[in-house]
Amino acid sequence: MRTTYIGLGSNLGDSKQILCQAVAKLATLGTVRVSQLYSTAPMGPQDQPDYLNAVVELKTTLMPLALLDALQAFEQESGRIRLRRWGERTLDLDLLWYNNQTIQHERLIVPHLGLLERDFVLLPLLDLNPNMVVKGQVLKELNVVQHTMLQPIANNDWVKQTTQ
Ligand code: PH2
Ligand code: MG
Ligand code: MG
Repeated sequence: MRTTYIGLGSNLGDSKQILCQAVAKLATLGTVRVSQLYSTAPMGPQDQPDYLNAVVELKTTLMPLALLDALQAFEQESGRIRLRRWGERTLDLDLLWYNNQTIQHERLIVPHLGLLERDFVLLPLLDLNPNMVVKGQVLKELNVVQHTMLQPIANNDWVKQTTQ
């Protein structure tokens, strides 16, 4: 089993429902644990709705590119709409981290390039793995983590609450 972390984002449609369905799909690939749920101001164009963001820990036997294929298929199945770069979308599934591997492939860079800069990725990651180290950086000690104003809007039972 490989431990992976997937970033989830949505700011179009019923985002909470869309993220819940994404978690259910990810659970078909292995064992999942879910972070708290965050409502976050958009990075990029400001004339778009706030996002819901979360991270899922997935323990899976899938190899990186097979996992990427699955994530892209799930994005399409959600009726993915992506209007512009950094812009609004129904579902974004980013492979953030794969079993402590470094991957440089034309389709996939791991760890994800934005990982160390974005509080809406770092905080949910830290929910799942408080002592995580990426590229030699202790995540909880990063400035962006120390200074963030982000607060979860739901604890890690948001998936159960929405699906039951
Ligand atoms: N994703 C983007 C662009 N901007 N902003 C927030 N807050 N959260 C996101 O997940 C996000 C974003 C494109 O993937
Ligand atoms: Mg993204
Ligand atoms: Mg993406």
